[in-house]
Amino acid sequence: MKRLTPTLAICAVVAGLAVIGLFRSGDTDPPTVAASEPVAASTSTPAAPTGSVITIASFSYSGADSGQPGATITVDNVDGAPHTVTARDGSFDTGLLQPGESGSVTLPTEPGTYEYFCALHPSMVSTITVTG
Ligand SMILES: [Cu+2]
Repeated sequence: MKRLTPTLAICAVVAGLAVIGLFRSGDTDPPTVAASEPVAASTSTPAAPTGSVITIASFSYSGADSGQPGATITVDNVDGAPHTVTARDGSFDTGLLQPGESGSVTLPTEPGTYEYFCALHPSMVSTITVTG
């Protein structure tokens, strides 16, 4: 006759309790900051212009010819052939956009006028200006 002895007696498990994380509702420092340091301009959210679109049709570019630094420009290829928007200096590139396909590029942060072209049709050339 087997006799299973319940060895799992509930022992003093409470010995392992560690009291951590007491909520202290004491005095908190008021958010008073000495206003001696100028606030960095980078705290403002960069405003990406909306509606910036380059359209490719009939083997030519139209639409957005300028944008703010770092702005996203949508590229719609509504032509019947694949195209790209590829910066001459390599700073942005949609990659291959098939007919009817859309992509986007992110403008450089350095103001200036950037020439771009189509990697498949090098005669397709245009520019976009990053405003200061
Ligand atoms: Cu092309």
